[in-house]
Amino acid sequence: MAIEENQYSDVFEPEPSRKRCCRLGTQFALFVLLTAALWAGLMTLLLLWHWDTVRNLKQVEDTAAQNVSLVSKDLQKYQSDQMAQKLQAVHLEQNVQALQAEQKQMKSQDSHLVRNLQRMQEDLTQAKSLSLNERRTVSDLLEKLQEEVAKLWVEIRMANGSTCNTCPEGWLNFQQKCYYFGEGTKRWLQARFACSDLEGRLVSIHSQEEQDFLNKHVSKDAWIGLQDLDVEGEFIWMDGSPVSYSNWLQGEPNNAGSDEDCVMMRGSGHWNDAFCRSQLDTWVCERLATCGPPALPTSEAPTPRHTL
Ligand code: MMA
Ligand code: CA
Repeated sequence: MAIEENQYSDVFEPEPSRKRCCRLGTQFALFVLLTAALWAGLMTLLLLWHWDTVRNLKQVEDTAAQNVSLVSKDLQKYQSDQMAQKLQAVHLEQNVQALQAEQKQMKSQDSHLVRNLQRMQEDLTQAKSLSLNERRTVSDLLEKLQEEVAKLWVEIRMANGSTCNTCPEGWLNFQQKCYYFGEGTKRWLQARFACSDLEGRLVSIHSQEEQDFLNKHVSKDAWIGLQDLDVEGEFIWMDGSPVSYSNWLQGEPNNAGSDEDCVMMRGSGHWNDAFCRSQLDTWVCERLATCGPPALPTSEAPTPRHTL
């Protein structure tokens, strides 16, 4: 180091006063230059930093502005969505109210319809029972008319000289009727069906003579065609006529147990009202006898009805 100092001092050392002056001036100039350069560098750095900061700030500002505009757009969208939702909610509420009103109206209509339906059902039931009654009345009337026609026909044939006493095999004749004395355990209704299967019906008794005839052929309890099933105490024969001749056992009809609507003939021939579901071994059917050829020739006439 001491050597180097000596070397320099050899090279740069002019005459003492001037040399010193110049060396100092140069040093000062260098110092100023250096300082200026430093300042310039510093300033440049500062400026660069400032620009960078400004640019960054601008970028941040731009980004913020973009974000703000995005957010404000989103906000606007959100607000308009909210508005639309509010409108929709109002609309929905109105719809719900309208539906509720409609439901209320429908409920009242429904109860009105139910009432109408009930009334109609009642009317229908009434009409049905009326038409059933009417049908029964008409069919009863028709049966009676057929009966009358058959009887009249027999009378005409007899008036023309015919004899009306022909009966199918197994049937017994008395006056203008045929009688079948059925055997086999039956309730009253079963006996009625058995007679109808034989194209006859349970016997209707209208005179003492007829009763006397029956007495000759009956020796035990037998079902006959008399009943008060429709109206208690109102006995009707199967041919539709009420009781004109009667042959009740003493104390009968007594409707024992309040359940005796079908009539049987005791072995004695006397009548007793009995429980319809009682099983009897005998039952008596009747049908009109058919007429033989007339004594005198007559004009053609319809074939007589065998069935009553
Ligand atoms: C039975 C039954 C009735 C009848 C009485 C007479 C107990 O009931 O046949 O129909 O009236 O007898 O005593
Ligand atoms: Ca009785």
